[in-house]
Amino acid sequence: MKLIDGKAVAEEIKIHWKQEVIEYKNKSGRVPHLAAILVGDNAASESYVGNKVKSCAQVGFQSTLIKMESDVTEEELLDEIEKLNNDQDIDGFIVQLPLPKHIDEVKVILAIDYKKDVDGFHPVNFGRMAQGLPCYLPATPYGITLLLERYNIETSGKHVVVVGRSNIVGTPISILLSRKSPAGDATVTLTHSRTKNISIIVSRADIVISAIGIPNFITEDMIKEGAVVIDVGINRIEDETMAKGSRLVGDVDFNRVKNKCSFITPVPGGVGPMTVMGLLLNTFKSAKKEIYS
Ligand code: L34
Repeated sequence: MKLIDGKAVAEEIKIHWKQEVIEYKNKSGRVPHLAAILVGDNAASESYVGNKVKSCAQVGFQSTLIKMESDVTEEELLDEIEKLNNDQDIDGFIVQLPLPKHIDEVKVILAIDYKKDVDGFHPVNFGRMAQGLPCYLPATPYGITLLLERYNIETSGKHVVVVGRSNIVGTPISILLSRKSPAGDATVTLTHSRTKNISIIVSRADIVISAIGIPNFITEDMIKEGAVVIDVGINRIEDETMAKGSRLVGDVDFNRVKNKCSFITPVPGGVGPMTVMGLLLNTFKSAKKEIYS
């Protein structure tokens, strides 16, 4: 088994980019600028957004964090989005999900100018991705393809089984990997809560991508000898032995599955840090007007 070290790959990318960001700065007289809206005080969201802000600083991007109270109205949030849409200095921005229940996520995503939608969640970017047109790829699927490429894991002709059909991960990664492209050309099966015989289907996969959010959902018996396992799950479970009283685990029974597969991503330190890299790459592309003019 070989560990897919997302944390190390993210560090490599950051070091590699420093120079490129300096060159961009010398040419344009500015640096790429990402903004993030964080609503409420969800500890996990604070940690993820914190990693995004920290990574921006590490590569020389500017970042702006906009915090809003959990009782903010939908209208106030939409006003803030409108401001960012019109702010010439912001290359791209995100609204960290999940949002409080009284706010309509669909409305929020639709309000973001697709040219600044560096999360790739707007239907324009999603539709363009599905058709293989230039677009901002959603950050997590983007990060996963970067990892597969970095470890020379061939996807062409391989059977990929995706577990979970969310708009953010499961659905877009299954489209991305089946496209006619590098890190594509796979045969993809998308499984979900209504899938029958899920263990049998997963056990036929050359590459398993789990994004279902259930600890230990993927067990050793479900993994074909030599398969590649990408664990997108990020679940916080109670653990008295930890200082915080909890720890992060993925969807995969890592300790057992690791003996059977050829490659595996750990949680933490696997896909998470690469999600942040996907976002930063999109922001850089936006600053350079690579996707939209
Ligand atoms: N709008 N909402 C929007 N965009 C996103 O791309 C996200 N996502 C998901 C949740 N909501 C979002 C993220 O940012 C998940 N996600 C995310 C980002 C970073 C990390 C995990 C999830 C990450 O950095 N994980 C670290 C550990 C972090 C910790 O210790 O809390 C890791 O090593 O996996």
